[in-house]
Amino acid sequence: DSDDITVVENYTKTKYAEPNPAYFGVAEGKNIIKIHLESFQSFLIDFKLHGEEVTPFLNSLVHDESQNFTYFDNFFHQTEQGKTADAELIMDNSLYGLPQGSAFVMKGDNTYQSFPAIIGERQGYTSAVLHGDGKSFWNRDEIYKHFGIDEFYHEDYYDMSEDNVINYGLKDKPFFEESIKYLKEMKQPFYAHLMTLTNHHPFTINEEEATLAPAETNDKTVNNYFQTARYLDEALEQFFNDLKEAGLYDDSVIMIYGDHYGISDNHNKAMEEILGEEITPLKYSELQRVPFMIKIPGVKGQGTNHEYSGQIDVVPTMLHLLGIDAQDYILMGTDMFSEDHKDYVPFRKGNFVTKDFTYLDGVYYDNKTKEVIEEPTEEMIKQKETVLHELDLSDKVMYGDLLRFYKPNDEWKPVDVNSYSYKKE
Ligand code: GP9
Ligand code: MN
Repeated sequence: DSDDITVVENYTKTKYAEPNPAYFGVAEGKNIIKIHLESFQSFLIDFKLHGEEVTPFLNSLVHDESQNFTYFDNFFHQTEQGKTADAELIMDNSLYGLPQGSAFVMKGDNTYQSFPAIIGERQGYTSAVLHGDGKSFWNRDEIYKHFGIDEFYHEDYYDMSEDNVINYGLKDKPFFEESIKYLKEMKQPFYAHLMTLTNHHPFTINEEEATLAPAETNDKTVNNYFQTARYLDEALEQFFNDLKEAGLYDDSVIMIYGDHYGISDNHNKAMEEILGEEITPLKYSELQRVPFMIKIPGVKGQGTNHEYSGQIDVVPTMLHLLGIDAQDYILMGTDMFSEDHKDYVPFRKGNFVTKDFTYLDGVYYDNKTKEVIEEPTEEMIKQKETVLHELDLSDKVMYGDLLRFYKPNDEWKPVDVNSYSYKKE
């Protein structure tokens, strides 16, 4: 009930990290273009297969200073069974997905105070999701209303002819190409979330479209992963060019992220061949890094930022970039640019990683030596308790639909779900 939300509020207010003045408000009024790299793990960055870079374009964003990107190389996905939908939920709400099942499906009718709704109310942003798949997949056409997402450009808006489609849906190149016209039509400032699809299990691609030879293990999934990742990299480069041509690049925030792993632990054997090392539990957990990259107009990129962070930290980070204090809202993460950012990253099952050590199923590991820590310090044990407490509070919000009882500030107006429709006119 409403007492429970007070307990949650006290927790998030205590965890809260004050904004870094050098970044607070720097992106106010700028369009935000958020690009989802399907199933993209960070080990692909700078990785060479047959002596060739797999993702030369993404690599150039990381290394070419003139691109002004900041790349967080210790950023982790925190998804569970909800996969893509968990990533969407976490990154727009700073709440965790459910321990079982997909929150998008099971909690699609909850009250949310999502990033698109907040920036719509506070700064007049319009919002859209663009994705070349059926609108009801993951219950998106319901829950997006609760997030306050104005437009949803789904498969009815794209040319889904046979040549354009593979695996789950629209190929990334035609997807990005066609998306430009919708971005041009949007009222500015906008928050647009473009979700790719081709780099999805089982990573199928036509031979004519593959520009990299597959890997040579006995595992077809692993072999093909590099080919679809290369295709995604090319699609992204083309999209950047199109954005520039449309005049939408220079003055926009560009945010790029990976949603979750592509290669599960069923493929450890082939991955050992690829990486030339044993996939221990610790190594597997290290492989749960996904990219987070951001370019802010007029702000110098940091190159690579090594802060430990996760998807849960994105909403407070973005709010502070827009000059909105995250403190008013129920958010489980903290601003990644803040001096006071809380650098532990919980995974859904209660495991977690910090910059010094990792906790996995009852065992603490030293990140540097990779050894088991036989006698964890009190501080380590306390950290584990905090993680479990945080997950539990997030579950209370989700299962109890507790945001019904929370008013962020005097101006807050709850999202009116009846005012949204995603039917193509
Ligand atoms: C489907 C796409 C894939 O629309 O988002 O979802 P995933 O299987 O990665 O959760
Ligand atoms: Mn996905």
